[in-house]
Amino acid sequence: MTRRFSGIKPSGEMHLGNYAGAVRRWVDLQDDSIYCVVDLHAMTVPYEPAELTAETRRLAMLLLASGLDPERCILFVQSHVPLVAELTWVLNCIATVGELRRMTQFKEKGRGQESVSAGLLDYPVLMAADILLYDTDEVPVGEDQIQHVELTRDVATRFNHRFGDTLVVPKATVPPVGARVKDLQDPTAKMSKSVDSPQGTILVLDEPARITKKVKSAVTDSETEVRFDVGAKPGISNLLSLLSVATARPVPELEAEYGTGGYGTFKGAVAEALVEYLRPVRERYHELAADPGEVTRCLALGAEKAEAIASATMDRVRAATGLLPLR
Ligand code: ATP
Ligand code: LTN
Repeated sequence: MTRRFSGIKPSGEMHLGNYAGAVRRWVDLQDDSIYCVVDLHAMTVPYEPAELTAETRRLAMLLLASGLDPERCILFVQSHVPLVAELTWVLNCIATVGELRRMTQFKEKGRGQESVSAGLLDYPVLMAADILLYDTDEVPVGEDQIQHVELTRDVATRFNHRFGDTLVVPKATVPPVGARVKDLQDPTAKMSKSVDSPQGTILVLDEPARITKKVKSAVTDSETEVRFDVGAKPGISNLLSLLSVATARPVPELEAEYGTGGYGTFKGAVAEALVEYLRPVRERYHELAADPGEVTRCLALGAEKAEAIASATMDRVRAATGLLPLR
């Protein structure tokens, strides 16, 4: 079996981009997979403790509501398996400051800041520890994270060279093209948690009326034809992609149906489809919210299963690196 591992940060609300671009694939490929709410990664930038607690729970509930099944996959919270911090330390002694400073995400998040935490620089090493601790073969990620997976491969290869074959060297898998959901108000930018565009971002928990309003006010162009052309018609193309994702119908078929019917009718169809696409997740989320004990139980089960894999890896790492056994 191929083992997959991926993580999502509990910072900001889960949006349609996260769901359509990442979480739906996680659900489809969940057997023998490990999915993690990476709370330790959320601490690398300034945050409120009470919000971190609430968002971690909320995101875990949303992942369960999206269809991750604790009987089929492992779903857990990163900090519940503290061995990841120990492996991070070991890998810190292998990764170099030079290669960490070269990471695009570090440069972007650090730009213009007077000072950044050492954690922000070390972010990719913690991510490498996530991946390597669980003997991961494949890491499903968005394009922005490929560089971090490449670093993980370099560090694992260097480790194996220095200490003998100990760590599984993973590879990144990226969703097919078209899996980038764009902001409805700025269809040249990706829909994002950290960009302030409330009208342009559809949240998974948005009520139907809100979704409809956001779709109806989506930026398009001054023509009238519904046609897929990202260069000339980025707004309409984004809506066509979304309708295609939500209805599982190919774009050319949708172009044929809505091509000349006007933007109003088309947007109405997109709104309706997105409401139905997200409805089961929202409904299941509210059921779970009424039973907080259930979520706690699922996460405890996940942490227990994750810990069993992690402790076997750490035993190998300790032996290989020469740390004195306790007994
Ligand atoms: P931020 O906007 O703060 O960078 P994010 O919304 O990208 O955060 P992450 O927690 O970094 O969220 O990513 C979770 C997953 O969602 C990743 O696999 C990422 O590639 C995917 N993802 C995020 N935004 C989009 C998008 N607009 N379209 C498709 N996939 C996306
Ligand atoms: N850095 C990733 C989240 C993340 C992750 C991981 C993804 C943390 N640890 C391990 C894959 C594997 C992000 O920002 N999306």
